[in-house]
Parts: sequence; structure tokens; C-alpha cells
Amino acid sequence: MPPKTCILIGAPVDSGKRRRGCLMGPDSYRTAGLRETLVDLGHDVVDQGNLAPRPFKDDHPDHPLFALNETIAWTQSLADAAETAMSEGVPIFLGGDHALSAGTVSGVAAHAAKQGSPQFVLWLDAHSDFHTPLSSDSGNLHGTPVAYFSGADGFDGFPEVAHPVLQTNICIIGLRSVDEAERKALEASDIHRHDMREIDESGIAKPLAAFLKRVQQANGQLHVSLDVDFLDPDVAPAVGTTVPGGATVREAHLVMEMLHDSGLVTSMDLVELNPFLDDRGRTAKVMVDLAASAFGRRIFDRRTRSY
Ligand code: 6HN
Ligand code: MN
Ligand code: MN
Ligand code: MN
Repeated sequence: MPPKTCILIGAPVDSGKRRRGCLMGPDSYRTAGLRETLVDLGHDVVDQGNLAPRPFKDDHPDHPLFALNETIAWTQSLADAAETAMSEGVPIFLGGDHALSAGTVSGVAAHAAKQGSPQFVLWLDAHSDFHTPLSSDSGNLHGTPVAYFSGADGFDGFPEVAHPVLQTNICIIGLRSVDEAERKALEASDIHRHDMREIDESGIAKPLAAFLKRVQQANGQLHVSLDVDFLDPDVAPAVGTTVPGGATVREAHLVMEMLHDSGLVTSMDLVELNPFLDDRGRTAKVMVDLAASAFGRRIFDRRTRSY
């Protein structure tokens, strides 16, 4: 893989749920050495600092959705930043909670549409984040971005999604906490979904390889959205929505290594890190190591393998 221009964009979004702390995520990745790690791998790295949301008004006091206006304001600024960054390099969005992906994915998809290439999304998460504002029982908008960028109804007040990502171009891996309304909607959809049982039974490489093949055959852009809770909480405790039984460190690295080898990744989110819940920075370090694997760190070159 030739060196890339990696564009780090801090997205300290903390409006997608009630528990605070994700706003510290971008600085935690910087502290854990993300920039230096990518530079050591030979890439050019530009850190654009942190974005801010558009100006927004207070929510109506008894609105059922938490911090709706702030999340809408973030979606606007992130979509613009994402679309712009796509013509400058490979944007890596440093979250921030998963509500940020409403903006990043709609922005990168707008860029893809202008290039005439289809947008694909790999969603690595314990959750499907496929609620709409109408189906969410928590009222937390970090549970809704997949529905938003794939063009679901119910997102009143949000920017219109001009270029929705086709359901069949979305692949979710790592599922183990799916609410009833999401399950029904997913089952009625064309989204490719792989729960932890499937990973246990057949391994993580199989569904990923099949998905990457489709991206390659379609000559698509690939956005990867990595939620900390894709990982098992034993190895990545710094997240508000821990679910036991997650991916191992090696499963996650294999995903990242395969993504690197594919040469297909055009943008990435690192989301849901809550440094307030971390244990001496260890979750931030695991996430930086995973990003390193996605951008070319390897144990041995595959060509040297012999038995
Ligand atoms: N995440 N399904 C739950 C909810 O509140 O709607 C959890 C969402 C988790 C969000 O993974 O980014
Ligand atoms: Mn998520
Ligand atoms: Mn999650
Ligand atoms: Mn829910």
C-alpha cells in the first residue's frame, strides 16, 4: 500500500446519549499517540484539531429525544467536514459518540456520489444503531445513525440525506445487543448482519472477506465505523454501553489487517471511547493499535509465510 494522507478530525460529540465523557475522546487518541503511530507507518498525517457543532437552540424541555438540536447541529458540521476531507485524503474521525456517524457517513457518501462510485459501510459494533427517533426507547440518538444514513424516515429536523447508503452496501459485524424494534427492522432490511454467535461458529474472516469482495467488485468507497464496544469489555472497558461477549483483541486486529490488505478503506470513525471510564488509557491504546493495523502495521509480511 502506498502511503496515504491521513486527516485526523476531532469530533467531540457527547450529545448522542446521557452519560458524559466521549467529548474527551479525541484528546485521548492524541495522548495515546495516534498521529505518531501513523507517521511511523509512513503516512502523511494532518491533525485538523477538533470540530464544533453548528450553532443550535435549546431543546423543548419535554422532548423525548436527548439533545436533539445539538446532535442535528453536529450532523450538519460533520457532514460538511467529511465531504471536504474526502478530496484531501483519508479522514479518520476521532469520536465522540456514535451519533457522529450520521454526519460522517452522509458526508462521505455525498463525495462518493459525486465520484460516481457506490458507498459501502462496515459497522463494527455490539449494537446495530438502527433505531429511528420514532422507535428508540432510550431517546439516545447514538442508537440511530445507521437508520439515518441509509435513508429511513423519522429524522425530522435533520439535514436531508441526499445520498443514502444502500442497505445492501452495509455490513454490521459484532452484534450482541439489538433492541426488538431494531431486530424487526433489520430482518425486513437488506443489511448484512453478523452476530457474535456466527463469529464464534465460523470465524470473523469469512463474512468480512465476502463483504470486501463486494466492495471491490463494485469499485466502491469504504467507510469503517469502529465502536469501542465491538470489543469485549474485558479488553476495552472505556465505553458506556459495555456488552459482555465481544470481539477479542485478535479478532479485531484480523479485521483491521484484512481491511488494510484490501486497500479499500477510504474513511474511518473511531467512536464511543469514554476516557472517563478508562483504565490507565488502555482502551485508547487498544483503539490506536487497531487503527495502526488498519493502516499497515503487521507482524510479518504475508509473502514470507511458509510451512
Ligand atoms: N451505540 N439500542 C440502545 C439504544 O439506546 O438505542 C443502545 C445504543 C448503543 C449505541 O452502540 O453507539
Ligand atoms: Mn454504536
Ligand atoms: Mn455500540
Ligand atoms: Mn434502545
